[in-house]
Formats: sequence, C-alpha cells, structure tokens
Amino acid sequence: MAATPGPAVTGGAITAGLVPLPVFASTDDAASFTIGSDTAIEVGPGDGTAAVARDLADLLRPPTGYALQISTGAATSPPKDSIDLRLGSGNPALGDEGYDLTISKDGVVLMATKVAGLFHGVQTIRQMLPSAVETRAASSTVWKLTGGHIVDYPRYSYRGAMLDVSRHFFGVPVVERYIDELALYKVNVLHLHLSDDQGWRLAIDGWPNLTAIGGSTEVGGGQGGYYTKADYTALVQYAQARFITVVPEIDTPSHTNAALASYPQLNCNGTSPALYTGEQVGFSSLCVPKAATYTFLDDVVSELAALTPGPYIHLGGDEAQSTSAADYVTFVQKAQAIVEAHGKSLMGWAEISKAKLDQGSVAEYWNFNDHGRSATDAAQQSVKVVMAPADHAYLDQKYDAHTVLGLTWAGAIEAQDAYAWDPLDGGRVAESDVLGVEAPLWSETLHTTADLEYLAWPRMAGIAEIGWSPKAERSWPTYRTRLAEQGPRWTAMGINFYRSPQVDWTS
Ligand code: TNX
Repeated sequence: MAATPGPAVTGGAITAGLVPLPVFASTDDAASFTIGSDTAIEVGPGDGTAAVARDLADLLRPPTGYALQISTGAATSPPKDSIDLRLGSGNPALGDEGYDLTISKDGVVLMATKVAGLFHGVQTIRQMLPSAVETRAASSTVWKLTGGHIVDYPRYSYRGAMLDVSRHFFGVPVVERYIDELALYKVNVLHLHLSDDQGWRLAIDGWPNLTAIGGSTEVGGGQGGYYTKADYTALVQYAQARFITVVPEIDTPSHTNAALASYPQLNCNGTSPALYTGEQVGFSSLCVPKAATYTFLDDVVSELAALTPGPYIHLGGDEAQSTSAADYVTFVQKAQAIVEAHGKSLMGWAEISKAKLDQGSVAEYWNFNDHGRSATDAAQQSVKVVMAPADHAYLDQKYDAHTVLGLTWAGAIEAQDAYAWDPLDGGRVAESDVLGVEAPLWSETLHTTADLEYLAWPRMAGIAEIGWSPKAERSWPTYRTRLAEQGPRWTAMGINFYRSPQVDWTS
C-alpha cells in the first residue's frame, strides 16, 4: 500500500480524528488493529526511544487496564500483535520531527529519524484511539485503530504557544497541564511571558527585589507569585520530555514597571514608581542611557541562558511608547549583543526590526494594524519571522460579544477565524522567511486553569494545524469535522473548552 500524496480528508477514516492533518495518509479499509492485553510494545535501540514507549504504555494502562509489556531489542518483522517503535526509516523527508506509521492487522509500526518523531507519532496513535483513552478509569472500549499508512512531518519547525504568567501568575502544575495539552497537538514551543508591568515572575540571583517586590502582585491587585529557579527548571524539563522547547521572555525596554518598582537605579530619575495592577500599558521604560540598565540585563540574560537549553531568549520590544525612537534602536542592538554574548539568539516582537538585526535573531509578528510592515522589515534583514497576527492567533481575544473572558481590541476571534488564515496571506513574507507560528494567551482577564483552557481550546488546535500541515491540504470544512472529534477527547481530559457553535461537536 503506497502513500498517496494528500490525505483523504473527507472520507479517509484514518485521518478522521487527527489534528493536525498529516502530510500523506491512506486508509486500508480491509485492515485494522485492536490493542489487547497481549499486545507488546517493542522498542528499537536509541537514546530516548524507551521513554516514548513508556509514555505510550503509561497512557494506555489506566483506560485499557492492560499492563502492556515493553521489550527492547530487535522488533519482529512483520509485527505480530505488537506496536513497534524504531528509529531509522531512511526517508529524509521525515526530518527531525516526522514519522512513518503503518497499521495492519498484525500490528503497528512507527518509525522516525529522531525520537521527537516517535513522540509525535505516538500522539497520532493517541488521536486514532477512542477518546476514552484519555480517561484515567478503566473502560470496556474496543481499542481499535483504523488500518492504513501515514507519512507525516511539519511545515514549520517552530509551532508555539505563549502563556502570559505576568498579568496573572500560574504555578507549575497549571503550566504542566497546558504543556500536556499542547503536546497532543504537536506544538513544540512554549513561550513564557515572564515579566511585564504588573509582575516579575522568575527569581534572579543578585536581584531579589525583582520577585520580592516585582512579583508581589498582579492585574487586579492579587498576590502574584513567581518561579524559583528550581520551578523554572522543572518546567523546562517537563516540556523537554514532551519535545517542547521553552522560550523565556523578559519584556523590555517597555512593559518593565515591575522591575522599575523593584530597583530605583533602573529609572532615569533614580526613583522607583509604585507597583502597577491596571491593564493599560505603554507607560514604562528602562533607562536606555544608563549603564545600570545593561548590568541588570546582562545578569538576567546570563541566568536565563544558563537555565534554558533552547536557542532563544525573547526580550519583548513591543509597545515601547515611552522610549524615544533613537533610544529604542540603541537598546535593541545592545540587548541583541548581550543575548548573543551568552550563546543565544534574540527573539523579540517584530517592532525590533526597526533596529539592525543579526541573522539568527527572530521577529514575532503580532500587530496586524501595521499590515505586515514589521514582518516585512524583519524579512528584508534576512531575519526569520514567527507569525502571531493578533486578529487570528491571539487566544486572549473574545470568541464573540457574549464571551465573558478576554479582550476585544483585535476583534472577536471565533474558531474559524483562528484557523482560516495562513502565514503567507497578504504577501508580507515568503515561505522561506517564516520560522513558524505562535498563539499568545495574554492573561489580563484569566485567573484559573478553567479560564486558560476556555480561551485556548479550540483555537490553539487551529494554530497548531497551521504550523504543521501542508497549506494546500487545509480547509475549514474538513478541519471542522476533525475538530469536532476533539470534543469528546477534551471532555475525557477534563478540559474546559469553548463549544463553538461553528463546530458540530460529536459530544
Ligand atoms: C498587546 S501583543 C500586548 C500585550 C497585551 C495584549 C493583550 C503585545 C506584543 N503586547 O501587552 O497583553 O496586547 O491582547
């Protein structure tokens, strides 16, 4: 059975519950495989492969009641009542994150070039199983997988979710839960917005007031909070185990009131402002001419770089309305040099393209009111762009006029609005300029996990598919039916998702 270009998006049973849509898929209606108590998980050699096999066994154990045995070493070929996970398919198209999945009556063979591909392939298997697989209680479901073949790999290497933990603080367990949810949709970046006017959320050695003062409140005047270095490291590792890279953001030179309130020397007049718990921003700025500013930034970036295995340090750069244009450019170039001196690349909101950027820096486009100008400016400097246009990708905007949570400045964003766009729309940038996509979830109006989930799902799934699936294969009508299948899955996972009236949820 050969893989045919383009999945059977409407009738192909194998893709019916899959988000994101795979690159190639073919259904074999005559074949299916049912996981039973005797099914073995066989795992080939390679660092990290056994951990993915354990993830699969751990997922299956509670709902199936089966303690599936994992055997290492040579896989039986062809499989015999087994799920085989192995590295080395020989197909270069798979790249670092792709996988090749075959389901026949005898079993499942999942192959990938890298362990990340095996992990993503397991997420596909997960979505092909009945939604009861997500419950933690045993059920008598038949654990049947549709037969067929999938060859799959991402369009973009950066498929991000941003979470604002500054406006309202979210502790480690809340973020870990979100990481688990994101992994199911093959999202591979978690961008943490760790500081803003309303709160500083990461302990930095030598600068204790950042958290003691700057972390002590949040929007609305609540108690705030912050991550210790151990907390942050735990998040980084939790994400890493799910093939998600953390991109930490310290927003500068504006959005810095929490830092300015913590240390008077960071202010041009040497005096700290009061803490701020409102929602309006754009009034604060680090003191660009002062040496103390760069001592501070260097210490912060140095610690962030040491704690962060990923390649990017995000230094914000948005809405610097209280920084002069000349100071802004000076600041971004100094900040870029500091990040590079610590072995990382600068990422920033696309306003940073006003400065001279180095290749390897990344601009994140959000402000659709500039009609793509800032993205184009970045691309013209040979800087890659992450597309997060606020009118499609901002998960903090209301779904419609009745949504209680969220803001409205970028317009209402329904499930279809979050999905039916493409990074290349408007011709702002070329495909080769685009590193990927991201969906930011700002937290001015969010307090709980339930709030966060309500705004994230289903829209986050749409952005995840835009980042992964081939442009030519995507369409709202077919996505809509696959999205509907996520409803029972999210219910089984206890996710408080928004039941968009645009989708015929299957329950
Ligand atoms: C704009 S987008 C901001 C954030 C707000 C958000 C609310 C961007 C780079 N800055 O400070 O939280 O709007 O939607």
